[in-house]
Amino acid sequence: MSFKFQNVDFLHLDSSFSEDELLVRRTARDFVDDNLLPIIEDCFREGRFPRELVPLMGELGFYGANLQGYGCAGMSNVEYGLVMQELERGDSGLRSFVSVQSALVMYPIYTFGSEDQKSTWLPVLASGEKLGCFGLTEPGFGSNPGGMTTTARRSGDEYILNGEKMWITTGTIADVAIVWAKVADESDPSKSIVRGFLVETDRAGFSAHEVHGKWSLRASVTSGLALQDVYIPVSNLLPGTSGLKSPLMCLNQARYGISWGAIGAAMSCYDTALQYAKLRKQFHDQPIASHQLIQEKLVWMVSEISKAQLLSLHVGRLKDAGTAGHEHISLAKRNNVWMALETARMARDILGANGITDDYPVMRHMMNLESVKTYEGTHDIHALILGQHITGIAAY
Ligand code: TGC
Ligand code: FAD
Repeated sequence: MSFKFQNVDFLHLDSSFSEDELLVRRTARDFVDDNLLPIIEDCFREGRFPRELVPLMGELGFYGANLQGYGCAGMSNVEYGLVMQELERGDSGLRSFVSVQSALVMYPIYTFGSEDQKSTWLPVLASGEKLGCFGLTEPGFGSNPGGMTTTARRSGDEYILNGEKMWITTGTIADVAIVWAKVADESDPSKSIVRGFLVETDRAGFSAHEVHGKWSLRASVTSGLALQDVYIPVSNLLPGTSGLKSPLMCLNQARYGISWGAIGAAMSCYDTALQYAKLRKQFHDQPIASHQLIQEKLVWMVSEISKAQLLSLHVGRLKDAGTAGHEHISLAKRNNVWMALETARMARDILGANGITDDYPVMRHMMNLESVKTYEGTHDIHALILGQHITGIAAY
């Protein structure tokens, strides 16, 4: 049994959204209710990415939604956040797919690409005709991507790429991979710099394999990539990339979206727990919602969701004003994902035995959020980023 979602707006924040923002949210909410929720439990059980939804999300303008031109919807950052919230209310896996396509593939092409790269790739990525992935993490370098061993060696008019990437969302079904690699400094080969490359996935020497056995994000494709003497023309270098700062700029975009997405997952869990607690009766034929301990949990959830909503909305407004720092985004990602995971755990508890089944979305959200806590900078890495910001001392 699942419940029809009731909006979670304890603080009447809907009054702070513009009509356009509410319209965008309505569109994304209806999309999720009509298209994702009816199939998501089966997808999760089968470990299947719902690829059939890709074109419709393109028509709705979800990919690269906050970019301007090239077939993108040109939404504000708050509107983009609301799309992420609604998608993750459905499932973190679908939000993750859209995050990667938008923030980690289209954003770097838009920000660091040549005009030719932008006009070739952005329209087909915006429509969903082509899919992209982002290869930063390696088997030996997760939290510390600066240690990467993937290299790009210049040879005449080409670069030759070698290396391995791991945990890459959408990898096996992508048409293009944004690959981050170290390029030797031509004047001093002992020095190298991280740069980004567009690698079409049908190039000789490129291969991708699916990661199996996940208990989390089962409706999302997660892959390993191998690059063995992959030749690409120099025109595939993203010319604006220069150092680790470039991929980290992409992560800011994705982390911002995740801060909203986590609210969506938490809203789904809280709403389910609230409706369940009002129906489920134990002791003296009373609903469990009448017990103080249950009420305390529900109050914790709605308090934390409300604070998270304020946080993401504020960071979104800063981002729209061009004044959001990466530390603000770290704060929002870290807080909101933690909040969502705690909310999912409490909601699971309130549902009792029913909470462990896929009759309800709660345990699926909980398992997904374990990945969301780890990717895009772990909870603890964001603590260290914030610690460095406030003390001036890096503790990595
Ligand atoms: P560090 O020396 O501190 O920084 C290198 C340069 O980058 C600058 N910088 C940033 N710039 C923009 N945005 C940020 N967030 C930035 N953070 C740092 C920094 O000022 C410096 O600039 P410059 O001009 O001096 O060169 O670099 P470090 O090697 O010490 O590492 C810092 C650390 C730990 C914060 C960073 O490496 C990190 O964030 N690690 C976490 C890795 C991570 O998040 N990986 C995500 C992979 S993608 C993914 O997970 C997709 S999941 C699917 C989905 O999104 O749904
Ligand atoms: P590690 O870095 O090995 O960390 C393990 C533990 O050690 C963590 O608890 C961490 O907080 C802690 N730790 C590490 N360093 C320190 C320190 N200095 N001080 C204190 N504690 C520390 N990457 C991509 O590039 N593209 C993708 O599309 C992508 N998609 C992903 C999808 C999924 C489902 C998952 C799970 C991951 C994905 N990732 C992707 C990779 C993700 O970004 C990494 O998993 C993440 O950055 C953490 O790296 P790690 O798993 O190697 O953990």
